[in-house]
Amino acid sequence: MFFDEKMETLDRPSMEAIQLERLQRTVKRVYERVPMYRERLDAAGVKPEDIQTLRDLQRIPFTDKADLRDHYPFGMFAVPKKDIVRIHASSGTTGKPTVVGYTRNDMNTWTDCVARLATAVGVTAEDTVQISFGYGLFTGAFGLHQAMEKIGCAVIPMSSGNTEKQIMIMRDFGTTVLVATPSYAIYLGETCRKMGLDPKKDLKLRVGLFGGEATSLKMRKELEDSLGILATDNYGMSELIGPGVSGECVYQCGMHISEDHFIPEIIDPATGEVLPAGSWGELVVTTITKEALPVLRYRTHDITRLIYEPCQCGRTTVRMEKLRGRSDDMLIIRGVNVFPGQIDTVLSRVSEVGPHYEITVTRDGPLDKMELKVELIDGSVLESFSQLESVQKKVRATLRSVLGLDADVKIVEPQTLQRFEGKAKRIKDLRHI
Ligand code: DLL
Repeated sequence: MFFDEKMETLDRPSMEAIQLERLQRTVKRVYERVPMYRERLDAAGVKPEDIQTLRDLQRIPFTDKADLRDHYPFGMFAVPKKDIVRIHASSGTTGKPTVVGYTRNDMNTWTDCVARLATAVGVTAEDTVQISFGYGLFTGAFGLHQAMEKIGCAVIPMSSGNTEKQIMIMRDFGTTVLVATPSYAIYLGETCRKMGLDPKKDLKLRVGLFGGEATSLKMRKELEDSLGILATDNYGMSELIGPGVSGECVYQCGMHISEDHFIPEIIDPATGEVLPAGSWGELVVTTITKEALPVLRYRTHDITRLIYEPCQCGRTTVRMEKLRGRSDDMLIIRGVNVFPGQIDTVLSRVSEVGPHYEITVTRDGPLDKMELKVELIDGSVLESFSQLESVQKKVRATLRSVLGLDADVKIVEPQTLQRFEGKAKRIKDLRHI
């Protein structure tokens, strides 16, 4: 199912023509309205009229989160404050948040971009949608809320937390679509079973739209098997729009990017060089329809690759692979680069353990030490030392083969690692404390 069939199935030359025209308009707009961009473009010797082809995008300098911080709160807005109808912010762990604004037209664009993703997985006006993202400055809840309302669904603005009540409402209201971070969805499923309910029988869920953090393959399997749903991964970022940049269709083979609104590039995070099609690297995105806060070549620090082959669903838009992690989340342990996404790969190869893990990195003299705690699926393994030892050896060996790194592996009982209501935090790096 399509929300905007024409744009979602456009041939490449037509899409590129639209992108170029919108890019030219955006560059002109920021050059005229945002002092930082005028200075940057002047310093790079680029005038708006120099953008003659999509390749010319590469002449434009990157924008980074620090630029938004330096112009806190509204210094990068390209419209007067009176044209802003919504403000969100992404929570910086330290310091000031990154502030983003929307005009009325931006709200419509945002709503339509998210509605595309929901429609792509079969959400219709018949659905009852429970939004279990936290409502507030985070873009997730409102982003999904608006789009689901536009589709005509019955929207329940539940927010996150209050987990038992969530289950009661899900059951009593007949929720068919769940919107949450995948970590929270897993926790909801576990709580449901603890309450003596069988999610597959007692709930009417059929689709889960997840995002805001990675859904590992193991998490996806657990969500689909335990809740009886189709679970899809959806990507976005406040600075780019919020949710709605890309999302999976029912074939779950990469997230379709709304290319009529966003131009993606993949760069080498170390050198900034644009990499050949299909390479893994850092995603850089230029927004080409936003009015309030257009961003040119925004460095997401998210590591992925672009897939240009056609998708079975009929969409012609480029897809981005499940994220491997963020370049700034990358841990360097004894000189080895470790992305959280690689831990998911390790766990997906060991059937006895679940998707939850916790990494603690410490320093022992000059040496980094990594401890990986993983949860058993079946607690009875703990009763047999030899079985436990074999699971532990398997995780350790897989870790060594995927990462080339040795770690102290601890196997723990089911349901003992921390659960999360929003985005999960699974890494504790205690080396610099
Ligand atoms: O997380 C927007 C969003 C909300 C997307 C709800 C999808 C659903 P921020 O809070 O600004 O925005 O965080 C953006 O979260 O750079 C990624 O590192 C991470 N992220 C978002 N979606 C995914 C995903 C929202 N599907 C940051 N897989 C991004 C992996 C994701 N990481």
